Amino acid sequence: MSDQANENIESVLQETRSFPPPAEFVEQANISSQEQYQEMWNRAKDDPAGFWGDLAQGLEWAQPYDNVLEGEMPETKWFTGGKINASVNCIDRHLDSWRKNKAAIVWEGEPGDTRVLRYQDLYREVCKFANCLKKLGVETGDRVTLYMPMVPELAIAMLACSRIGATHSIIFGGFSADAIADRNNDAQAKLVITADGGWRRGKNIPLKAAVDQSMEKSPSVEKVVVYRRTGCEVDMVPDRDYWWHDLMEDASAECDPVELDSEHPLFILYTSGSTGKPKGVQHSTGGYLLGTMMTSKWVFDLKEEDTYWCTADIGWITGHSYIVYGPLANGATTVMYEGAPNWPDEGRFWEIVEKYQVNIFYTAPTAIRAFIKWGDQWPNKYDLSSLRLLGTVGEPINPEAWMWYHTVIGQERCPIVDTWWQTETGGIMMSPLPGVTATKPGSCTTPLPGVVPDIVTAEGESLGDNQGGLLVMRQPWPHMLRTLYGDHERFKDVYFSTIEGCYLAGDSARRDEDGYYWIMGRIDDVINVSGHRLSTMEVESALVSHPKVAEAAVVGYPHDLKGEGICCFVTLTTDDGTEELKQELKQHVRTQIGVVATPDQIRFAAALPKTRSGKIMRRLLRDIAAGRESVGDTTTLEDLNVLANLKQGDE
Ligand code: 6R9
Repeated sequence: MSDQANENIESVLQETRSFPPPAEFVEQANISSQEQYQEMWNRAKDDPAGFWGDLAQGLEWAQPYDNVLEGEMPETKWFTGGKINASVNCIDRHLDSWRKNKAAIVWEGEPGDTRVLRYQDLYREVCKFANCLKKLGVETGDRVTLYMPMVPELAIAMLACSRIGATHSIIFGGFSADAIADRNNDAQAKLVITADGGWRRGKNIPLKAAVDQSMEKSPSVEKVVVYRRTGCEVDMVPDRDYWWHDLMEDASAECDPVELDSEHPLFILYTSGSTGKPKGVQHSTGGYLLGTMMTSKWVFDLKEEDTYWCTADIGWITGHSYIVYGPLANGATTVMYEGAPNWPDEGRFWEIVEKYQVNIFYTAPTAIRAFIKWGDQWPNKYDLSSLRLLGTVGEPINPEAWMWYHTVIGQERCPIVDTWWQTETGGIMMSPLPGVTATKPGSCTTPLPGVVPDIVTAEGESLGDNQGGLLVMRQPWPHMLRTLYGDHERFKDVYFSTIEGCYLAGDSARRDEDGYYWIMGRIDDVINVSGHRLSTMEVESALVSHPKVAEAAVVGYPHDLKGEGICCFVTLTTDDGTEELKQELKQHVRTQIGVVATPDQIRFAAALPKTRSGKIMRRLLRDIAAGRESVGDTTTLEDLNVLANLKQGDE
């Protein structure tokens, strides 16, 4: 276990506070008693096919399935023989009720422009754009890359892809041209959908320019569609680039949905693993939709009249599952905001909550820590009384931040759901049920129905209370990943080869005496920067691609706002260890990967500490980066002088 993980345990081990759900909340909750939860959980464990089969009746199938579940992990298939379409389940089926005029997406642009798309509007736009995609030659089974700002057209493009059975691959706008090219190539994407730019803190982020750069290295891509958002100048390449509005002008608003196998890949989403190469996590259609629909309903206690806001970017899994697919499958109203939380000022989120009378609010601990820093005067300026439920996701929440969220935002009235899950799990796995579970600050509490976690040793033995170990899942669930795109061997190897018969999450955790889970940190070389997963190896390969870098080792260290910061130890091929070079290397990493990977610290070193077998001793580097006295064993260190020198060189 990493030292970072050990430190996390220490900070939460003293945590004994417990908050039962408020009586008024319980009274109206979708799931409102411990017995009800236990009964669901037991049934899902003992009879997964019966449990999920009953719930799957809540989806619209073009053709009924033969079997709920076939095979064992990792080769599980859900709802085999069934035909389904995601856009139909998110849109069409809401049109023959009063929901046709219900707001599907309430959107707020960073400059303050707003749009509301009712379910009917969404239907029309999605059908029209699906027809545009077909016209551009996109067929069922093709991959389409989306590199878009947070505008409704991003959701429209996703649903249009799903309508015709094209698999979307969304790349977060903070990734660079090189990262786009890598993902285009890995997925062999045929088409890219982008925008001229997007707004961030009043500035134009030039998205089309990045796509243009990536095109030199993306031979599979034939065409590019450009949505006009900021009006910035862009180069349009004839017969390759098309304006969204031109295409839509004469597109028909009727498009028959393609009936797809339940296992048809709805999307690929790239995420960091322990090596430098991002993994193309592939999700299914039927199982994924069912999972995101049910978990939205259970965890967010979704009701017909709720206004629900998840502040994530759709470029991450949280936005896929809990801005688009989960809420829309439930016929909910989902709020989407384009920009930064501190633009034009630090009250923007709370202004939006007041303006739309948001009832359910879902954000990340890193954002909560920033709000704390900005001061209570910002939320206190606004009426937050519409809020009834709060959620967090992406990283462990420190009890201090939890308490602030509870008192200042929730005004001690709102349950907090700390939701643990991953890109790979597709949907929330462990979380309080807001009408049932007494919460403890810092714990994601207990597994949802259908989720059978365990904590085991590296040999696969189950551990007892309060013993830290590997978090695994013992049973398959409908919304789990199906493969890593184009690399089924890596899929089996990464998730299923360590512990026989189990899915390995890659996190360490402990379970307390009440059966509550506490996530301690990653077990691999993945760091969590502001809730974004980054591989240290990815940053290392970016660094060594610079001609002046000989060797690099990258580690995470505790960071007040970001959760973890990025610290890079670098040895050089020259003796040019200047401040300028530090800036140049930071910029270099940004160009290679994107702004999300910008190093917080660059430290030049004469040598890196290595074991006698030549492995970089990251544990030591983590201690140095965190400013800790190293307590670990250094007996295998090749040269103790290296360590002494590194410490002297501390910033
Ligand atoms: C949804 C998402 C997954 C990793 C995961 C874990 C960390 C997420 C957490 C949490 C503690 C929570 N993580 N939620 N740790 N408490 N509530 O974030 O997906 O980007 O794939 O990251 O994030 O380490 O393994 P993804």
